[in-house]
Amino acid sequence: MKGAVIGCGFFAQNQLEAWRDIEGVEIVALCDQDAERLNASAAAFNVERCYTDAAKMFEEGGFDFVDIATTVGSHRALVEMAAKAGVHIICQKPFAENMTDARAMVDAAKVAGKTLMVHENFRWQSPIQAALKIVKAGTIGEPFFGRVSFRSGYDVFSGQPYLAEGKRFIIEDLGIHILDIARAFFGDATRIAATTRRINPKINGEDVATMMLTHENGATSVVDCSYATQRTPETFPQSLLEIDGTLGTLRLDAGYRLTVQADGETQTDVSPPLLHWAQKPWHNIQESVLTIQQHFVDCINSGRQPETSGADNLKTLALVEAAYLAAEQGRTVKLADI
Ligand code: NAD
Ligand code: 89V
Repeated sequence: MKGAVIGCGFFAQNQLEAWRDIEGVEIVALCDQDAERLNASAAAFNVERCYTDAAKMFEEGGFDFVDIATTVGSHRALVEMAAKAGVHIICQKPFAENMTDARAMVDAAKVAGKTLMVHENFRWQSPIQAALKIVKAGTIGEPFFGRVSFRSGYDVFSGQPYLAEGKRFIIEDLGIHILDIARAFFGDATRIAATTRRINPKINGEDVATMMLTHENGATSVVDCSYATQRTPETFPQSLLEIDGTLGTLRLDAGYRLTVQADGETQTDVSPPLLHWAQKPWHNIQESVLTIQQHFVDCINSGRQPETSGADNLKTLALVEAAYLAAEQGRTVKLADI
């Protein structure tokens, strides 16, 4: 399978490393508007075909899929270009700037008959997968309450300066992952309430968000995110879990400690492996990049839809939009209205 990558910035380096580890895949073309970044990645990953213009790259073709690793403002145009060129597509999160764009992107891939997956990788982290396996097996019975929590004081702005600039910050960039984890455990939501705060005066958007979701199955979940939390141990980039079920409880605590209490207690260390190209503390995220990209390849080879397909991600994106609306208007928002 031959692929092309658009965007050779901060995070794409992980995607390029992961592609190198996936059997049967070769990245044959790279594109970035910034020639310096383009050339650095081409040299590091030994890719000959380089483009500063995505349209030209699609025109010349010669690949089966494209991996779009640019920031959100370019996603719709690039996904539509890729669909028109008839290739399978992976697009980074946030998938789109608004629901209209997101729906148009899903339609474009559908019309082209091509697979569209959103690189929504947090649910693919191995500690989260370990917890999902236990909950799906029914070990703690029917979950009726959950808390998915991400609280940190880690400086994300040095690697990703654009995160300090936008009017929106934590729900759009990070909360989107945590809301998606809540969907993976408790299914789709019908309503959401939210509050937001900005603590760091040097950024434009909100860096604290607390959200409460009502799920279709009657479960309630609290999704809380903060980049203004100074604490020890610093848990970046761990998502912590607390789930109550009708037969017991599950907790994923700091340090990747998974505790299940249901007819006795088990404690397991579910630390993610440190891949040969990864660095702590990012190794948790980096491993999930490999897992989600392998999932994309497996889905194409077997004709399945990816778990985090474009169509599926519309529901995560709707939660983001609804959370901002709920916080702004101080009310509970129905997802059906988004
Ligand atoms: P970045 O700014 O470092 O890199 C983006 C690159 O895309 C830049 O080099 C830019 O020149 C290039 N680019 C932008 N528009 C282009 C276009 N139309 N054609 C060609 N090149 C173009 O950004 P980043 O930090 O690497 O983030 C990229 C995306 O990855 C964002 O959407 C971000 O939210 C996401 N991200 C995801 C995770 C995750 O765990 N899933 C982690 C970090 C970032
Ligand atoms: O995963 C992400 O989307 C990153 C970070 C972990 C820093 O929020 O932007």
